[in-house]
Amino acid sequence: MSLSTLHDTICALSTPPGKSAIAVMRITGSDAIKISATCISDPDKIFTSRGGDSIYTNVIDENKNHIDDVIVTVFRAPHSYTGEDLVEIHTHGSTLIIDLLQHLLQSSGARLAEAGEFSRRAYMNGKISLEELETLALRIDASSERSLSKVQSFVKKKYERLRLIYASLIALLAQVNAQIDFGESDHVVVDGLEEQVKDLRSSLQLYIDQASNRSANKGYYSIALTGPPNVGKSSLFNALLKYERSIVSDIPGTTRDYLEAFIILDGFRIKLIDTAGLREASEEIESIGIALGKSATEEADLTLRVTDPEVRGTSALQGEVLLHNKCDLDNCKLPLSVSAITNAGLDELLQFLKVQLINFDSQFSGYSISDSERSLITEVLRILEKVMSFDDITLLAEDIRKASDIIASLLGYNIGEDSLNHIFMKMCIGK
Ligand SMILES: Nc1nc2c(ncn2[C@@H]2O[C@H](COP(=O)(O)OP(=O)(O)OP(=O)(O)O)[C@@H](O)[C@H]2O)c(=O)[nH]1
Ligand SMILES: [Mg+2]
Repeated sequence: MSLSTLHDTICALSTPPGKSAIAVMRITGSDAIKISATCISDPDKIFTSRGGDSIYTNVIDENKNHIDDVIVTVFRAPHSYTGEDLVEIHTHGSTLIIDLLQHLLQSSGARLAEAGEFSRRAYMNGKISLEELETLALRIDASSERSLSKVQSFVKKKYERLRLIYASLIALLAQVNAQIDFGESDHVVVDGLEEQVKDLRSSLQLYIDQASNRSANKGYYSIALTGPPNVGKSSLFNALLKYERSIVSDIPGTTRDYLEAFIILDGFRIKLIDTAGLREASEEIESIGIALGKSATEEADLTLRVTDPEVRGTSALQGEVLLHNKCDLDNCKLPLSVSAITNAGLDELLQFLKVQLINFDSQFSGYSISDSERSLITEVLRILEKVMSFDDITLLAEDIRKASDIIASLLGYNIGEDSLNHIFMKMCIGK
């Protein structure tokens, strides 16, 4: 993204697309107020707004046709999310209304925002730090109330560690530069160099070892139901959802595709997956369905292999847990015995799932890092391994500077254009 485009006035829907009670269109940039005023029935109200108040008005098209009743809020620079003049137009959540409004704004000179552009402007204008941005992103992605409440402290811990590493690198660099400026030899004679580099390397190693992978944080945990046909997977899926989502019948092979639905269990967001019964499929469509179900199961955080009286002896594969259904028929007393018909054992099943989810969640008990952050830290570790063999003090200074620049970019200091693009392009449009 070039510097000139950073000064355009941009607009984007900031709420999810589709039908909803309300939707919020955001416009930011030096012409945000002027452009918004072109599609408002009483523009004076927003021209004279001192900012922060809610203005009840209408969106109208070029021919003054009424499009929607809206609430407009003006935020005057620098008192806005982006630090620029920013206008929020709260419309009714109709795709047509949003499209029309967007079209009007674009014909008056606004450009559709790129992914993460609002946050990028907020960052560039000093309104938000990388640390705050990360906290915000994790809050939106939190998969449980527990992780939601901990997000801030996780991110704080992560950045505190990085700041300490950075401070040690800068202190070391100062020592090395002092030898260049005042020392009598070109050879490396820095006091305690080996010790300091060793400490830095172990701090960096600890930093990556204790971090979980951010890509693993999907915003939910997935639980799949698998097993032979007719054991009651779909019946259990419906019982857990508390509504009839999946077709149930006594014909084996009823579920042909896999189905997904979300439930909230004790503050945990769960994606439940119902799959096609596993058997030698007699025709192509069924075998495609079975294969799709298998890959969904492989990606699930937990797989429940369902049995019924006919297949009670089944053993679970690695990573799976046996769930014995239709216990009303054989009075099965094995652990996790349930009946999707009478609901017997369902409370115990939910209790068991909760324990599993708490375990999953504790794996996210620390901060997380992305793949690119991990590879940058690995690069710093590599540099610090190399410097130990240097005899030339200027080469040593150069590499320590390189290492500290990398850590600085992770902290958001002197961050380059490429790194910024990388961070913000991963966000969604409107954020
Ligand atoms: N008695 C009894 N019958 C059940 C129970 N759960 C399911 N059934 C019956 O078992 C039959 C199969 O149920 P489904 O839920 O369709 O089984 P499924 O595992 O999804 O089957 P496929 O989709 O073919 O793989 C239906 O007739 C259900 O009513 C249960 O707990 N007890
Ligand atoms: Mg089924």
